[in-house]
Amino acid sequence: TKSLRETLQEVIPAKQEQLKKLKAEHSQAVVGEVKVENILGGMRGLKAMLWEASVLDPNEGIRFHGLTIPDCQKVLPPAPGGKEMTAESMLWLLLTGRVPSPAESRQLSAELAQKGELPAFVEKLLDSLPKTLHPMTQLGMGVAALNHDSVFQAAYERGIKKSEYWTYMLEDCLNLVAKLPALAARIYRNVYHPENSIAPIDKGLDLVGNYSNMLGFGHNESLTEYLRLYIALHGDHEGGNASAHTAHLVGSTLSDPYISYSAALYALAGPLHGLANQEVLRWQLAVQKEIGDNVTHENIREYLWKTLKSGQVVPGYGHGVLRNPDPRFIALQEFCKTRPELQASPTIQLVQKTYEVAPDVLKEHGKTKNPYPNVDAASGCVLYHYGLTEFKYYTVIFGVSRALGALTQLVWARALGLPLERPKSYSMDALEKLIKS
Ligand code: CMX
Repeated sequence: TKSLRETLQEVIPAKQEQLKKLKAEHSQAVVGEVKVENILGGMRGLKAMLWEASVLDPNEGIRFHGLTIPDCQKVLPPAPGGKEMTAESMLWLLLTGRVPSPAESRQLSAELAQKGELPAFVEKLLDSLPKTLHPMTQLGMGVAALNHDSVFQAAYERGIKKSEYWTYMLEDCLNLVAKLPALAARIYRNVYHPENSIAPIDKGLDLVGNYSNMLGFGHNESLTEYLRLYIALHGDHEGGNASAHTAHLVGSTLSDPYISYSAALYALAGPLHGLANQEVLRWQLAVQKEIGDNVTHENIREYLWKTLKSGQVVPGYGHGVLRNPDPRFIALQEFCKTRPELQASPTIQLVQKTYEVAPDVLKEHGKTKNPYPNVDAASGCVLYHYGLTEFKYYTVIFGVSRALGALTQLVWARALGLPLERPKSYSMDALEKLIKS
């Protein structure tokens, strides 16, 4: 059994060599063009970023180092006694490109559990925040405050060689991943259940097992397994999405992983990105409130049109890159099929029924390039069914997960010596001049 560090040490030289070769042999190769529509359209479709751990195909969805979601479900080790891949297994794959053995995955679980406790001042900071402050705002604050103990920042101040950056980055990234469950669970407890105490970290459990315990749902094996799947699946979605891209941009200034990821969380907190899962639940509950549990396809069609005609987007549908149903959505739907109690839930049935109607409505509406569901269309309903009903909290769970991919890239960016990110911008006047010249 090798440690994560040893494995990374093994794989980094080959990647460094690959980058060197790309630079030396293909620096001037053309892989696309920049159109005015890219500049005006949020850089959609522009091939302009290096991102190692995953690549998103518009039609088939995400692959993590070449592995599809079903591949990952087959090969990534679950927690002892469980079936779903763990966050640690996904993190290991993202970081190293290799599938960990069950022993390697467990060893990483033990390391994360060891590092999982929060410094007292961060607990105090979180406890002092008003309950009415959005949980995502709180999460970003807590993550940023952890940079108090950044080993990268301390080493940089001391003066270290560029070739050593990644080792300190890795240390910080593992520390942050380890502490996210305690941070996120404390926010949940403070905002929603101040009467409850928080379970201590169990050194024998995996990261999400502990997270579920600390949230107060450890007794619910189904929910814990769902959270494992959810957190592994949301881990990475290539580099251009707003949260991942933000972490990368901020990290490129050599900010430490804590403040880089804190910035990313605030990108995730927007309704067009991670907040959509909260919006989906809000939308569904509004439908159920108006119509009751026996919602028909016709009811949903009417409600979808009402949303669209009022100038709002249908949350959970559409995507910046995907042009088919999101395989993460499919995987979560499949999870529901394995459990009769989930199939009987009106909220989960509503997700399925909406899926049967919404693509046609969105096609007829004719605006979105992708009328199919993204992962947010399904992710909240299972949490809701199992009693995690505070949907303002859902994006926090997404935030615990997205750290896996965003932090992986920070390690790789430093291992590869990637430069400060600094694209060129134009004013409209300057752009017009450029077009004429
Ligand atoms: N409902 C209604 N209209 C939609 C729509 C939806 N679900 N998705 C896109 N559109 C509209 C856009 O608002 C845009 O309209 P305008 O031309 O008036 O501005 C038009 O269709 C074209 O948009 P697009 O090119 O298809 O989509 P974008 O790449 O611009 O945006 C996304 C992608 C996800 C922001 C958009 O589909 C959306 O707002 N979806 C709903 C929110 C959501 O589910 N977000 C979660 C995405 C996944 C994630 O990041 O977590």
